This record gives sequence, C-alpha cells and structure tokens, in this order.
Amino acid sequence: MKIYSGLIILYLFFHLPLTGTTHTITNSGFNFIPNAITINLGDTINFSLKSMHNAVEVSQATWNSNGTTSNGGFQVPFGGGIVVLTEVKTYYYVCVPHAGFGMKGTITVTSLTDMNESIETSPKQIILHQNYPNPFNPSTTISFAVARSGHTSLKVFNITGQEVDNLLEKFLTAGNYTITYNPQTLSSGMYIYVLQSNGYTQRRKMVIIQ
Ligand SMILES: [Cu+2]
Repeated sequence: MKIYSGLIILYLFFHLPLTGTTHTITNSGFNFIPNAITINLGDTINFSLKSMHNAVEVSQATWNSNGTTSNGGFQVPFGGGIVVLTEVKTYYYVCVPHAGFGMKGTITVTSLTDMNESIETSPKQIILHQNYPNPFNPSTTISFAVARSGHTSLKVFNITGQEVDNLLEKFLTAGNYTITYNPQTLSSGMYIYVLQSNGYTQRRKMVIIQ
C-alpha cells in the first residue's frame, strides 16, 4: 500500500495536466520585466516590448558575455510577439541592440505543474516556505515548520525526479527551522525541494544560477 500510494504521488508529480498559462514579459528601459521567470511546459510567453526592443534566444555562454548571436531558437521581433516554449530547460535571451547594456533574461521551463501547491490534505501539519533568495547563487535559505515532532526529511530533486541532495533527515521536535543551502556541485537550472514529515509532503521550486 505504501508503494502504491508512492506511485500515485509520483504520477501526480509528473503528469498533472498542463495549464497553458500565458505569461507577459514587458520592458522598463533596458530591463526585461520580469527578467527571470519560471513557467510550465507548454505555457505561452507574450513579449510586450517597446518598439526598439526585441528578444532573441542565445546560448548560455553568449548570454553570460552579453553577446547577441542567435542559437537558432526563438526570435521575437522588435515590439514583441508570442512564443510557446516546448523544451524543459532554461532559455537565455537578449535584446540585440541593448545586450551590451545587460538587457537580457531567462525563462526556465519545467514539466512539473502546480509545484507550489501542497498535495497533502492537512496543510497546517507542515509548512514549507519559498526559499530566499530565488533564483540564487551561491546559497539560499529554506524555512519550514512541522506541527508535530517526527521523522523529517528535506531533499532536493532535479526536474527528472532524481534526488540530488539530502539536506536533512532526522527526528525533529515540533517547531520552525531554517536551513542555509549552498549546493556545491549542481548546475544551473530548476530544482524541486521536498519536505516530508509524519507522512505529509510539501514541495517547492527553486532555481540555481551558476
Ligand atoms: Cu532593448
């Protein structure tokens, strides 16, 4: 039965229906607003830009160096346009005329939906707060609370569901906890951190920028 319910949770984890949300990115001066966004696979991005700005996908290396060479990905024309992102990855893009001024942004696409929603039925049993800062480099702070004493774990998974870090696994008394997380070996991208205690599970997304 335990394995069975675990499989159901895994199924929910990976197969929640796509919502197809539209996210708008605008600009204020030489800044994309927001300049870092996390969306679900299949979501739409509506770039609504002033006429002197465009958005061209580039490689991470090009992005890092404020370059403008397209990587063959999306190319939103001056004034804006719509893109639908179909790969689970972090997209890097720049405004070609203003990349030299640092006008650039990232869009991280995850296949997971509703990750900020708890799937447990008594939300007050455990509370997992959004990490801060997020995105982060090199470290971030994760706070959580457990209403009852018990065996508790806080683990980090990549977006394919592999455990990549175990931040805590022990008996905790009821209370509030804060952990500073400084991943040494993880590459840039989205990760999921999962709190489990007394049979309750809560998870949230975080983004590492190396
Ligand atoms: Cu621009």
